[in-house]
Amino acid sequence: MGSNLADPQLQVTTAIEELAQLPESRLGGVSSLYRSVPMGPADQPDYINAVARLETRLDAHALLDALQAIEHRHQRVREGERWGPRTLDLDLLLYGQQHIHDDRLDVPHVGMGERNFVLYPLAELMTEDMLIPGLGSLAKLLPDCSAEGLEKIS
Ligand code: A4P
Ligand code: MG
Repeated sequence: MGSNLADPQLQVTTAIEELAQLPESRLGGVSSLYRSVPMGPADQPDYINAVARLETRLDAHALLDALQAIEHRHQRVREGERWGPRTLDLDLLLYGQQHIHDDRLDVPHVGMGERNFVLYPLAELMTEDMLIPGLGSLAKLLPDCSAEGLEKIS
């Protein structure tokens, strides 16, 4: 989860409540919230990021539909520059150990192996020896990923 507009902390905490309400799903865990400097254009506010684990019977595409419906409820507007500011971004980082690559989904999420605002919150929910398909273990990825610009806030 990521947000850097319109009370980002509230956007993320509300999104967590909405994830907990998804059909055929159970919220299995939520990381701390982190403040992070923007990746991409620097002239935008800092982000609030967090990672959640969902146990779900929804398939990956139905889950993406549900995540996009939540983004939509948060007045997410898709326009402007790449990696520009947004009220709420819900990305599907992992779906079990599956690789999914089609016109709607790339899972594992592209770039997640290098993003501190993904890996550090994710590490709160995974055991260090759990594998990210195609990337290996978090224990291997974390030492190469600087925590600079990342601050745990709750
Ligand atoms: N899509 C493909 N794979 C996935 C997936 N695994 N999860 C497709 C979610 N969506 C996926 O998404 C565009 C399309 O990606 C969707 O329609 C879906 O079919 P989007 O949310 O409209 O676009 P986006 O998020 O702006 O694009 P992109 O390139 O995915 O951006 P990122 O990687 O999400 O980065 N800095 C900090 N500090 N923290 C952040 O959270 N986030 C971004 C956005 C930039 N800078 C940031 C942060
Ligand atoms: Mg996105």
